[in-house]
Amino acid sequence: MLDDPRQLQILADQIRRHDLALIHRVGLGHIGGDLSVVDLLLTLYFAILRIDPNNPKAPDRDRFVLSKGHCSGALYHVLAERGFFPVAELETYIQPMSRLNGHPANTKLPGVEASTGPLGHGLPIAVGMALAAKQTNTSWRTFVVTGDGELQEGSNWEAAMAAGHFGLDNLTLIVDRNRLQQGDWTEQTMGLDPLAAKWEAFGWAVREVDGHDFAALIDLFRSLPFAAGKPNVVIAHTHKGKGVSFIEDHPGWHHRVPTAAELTAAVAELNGVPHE
Ligand SMILES: Cc1ncc(C[n+]2csc(CCOP(=O)(O)OP(=O)(O)O)c2C)c(N)n1
Ligand SMILES: [Mg+2]
Repeated sequence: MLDDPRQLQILADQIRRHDLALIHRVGLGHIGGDLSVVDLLLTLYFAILRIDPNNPKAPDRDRFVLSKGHCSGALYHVLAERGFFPVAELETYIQPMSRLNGHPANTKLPGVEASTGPLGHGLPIAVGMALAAKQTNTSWRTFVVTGDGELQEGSNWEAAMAAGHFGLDNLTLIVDRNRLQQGDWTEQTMGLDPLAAKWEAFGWAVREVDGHDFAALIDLFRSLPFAAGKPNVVIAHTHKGKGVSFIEDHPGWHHRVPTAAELTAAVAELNGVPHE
């Protein structure tokens, strides 16, 4: 079963190990944010999204946008494991002529619905997608993941206002609420709290969840839409660097590259059993 939480946990740890090794070898990447978001991506791609990797442009597919495009490493692993392209191609990450750019390019790689990287654009794009589905009376849904620091970009709030105005209950935003951005805590840089109240004020239906609990995430996404006529937002409480004790919740690991010794220590902690 693709959506068994225990199998997803084993796959998540396998991806974490391989992503750490890849970033160590390439010398580039955003390991903190990758480890934060991978459980959200696995849940969506393996249990929730109505997609067919063999027909990635099917008109009635659900759309997914990774707005925090710096976490391409996590997205590429999940797309490959789900069958959008060969797992072996992961080894080309950020190499010259690769389809796996540092930030996802939708003209290159099957399954990438929007090119992202400049923060603050994924939600506006997703609002346009969801509005298009409404206007054409089609039933596919749109999902988008943003970072939390990313919400400091003003474009998000214009999109939030539009989604509320147009009643886009076919749109789901997941905020990767790891409380860290580049180099510091969000609340030290430009505070977001009370975050749920902000979305409610813009007319969204809000839920909060542990963003590393596969069973809870699956249950929650299966209950969509949360309220008729309202866009949905899931504030997923996560840990940047999740799964590796010396990376987890450490501001210095936004885009630090693990040394050989750190890689060995990190991999030893990721043994495929549920984390406490
Ligand atoms: C418009 C824009 N400004 C700055 C950056 C550089 N940048 C990349 S990631 C990042 C921090 C993002 O923090 P957050 O959204 O919280 O993501 P996460 O914690 O999940 O890595 C910044 C400032 C960017 N990609 N785009
Ligand atoms: Mg963050």
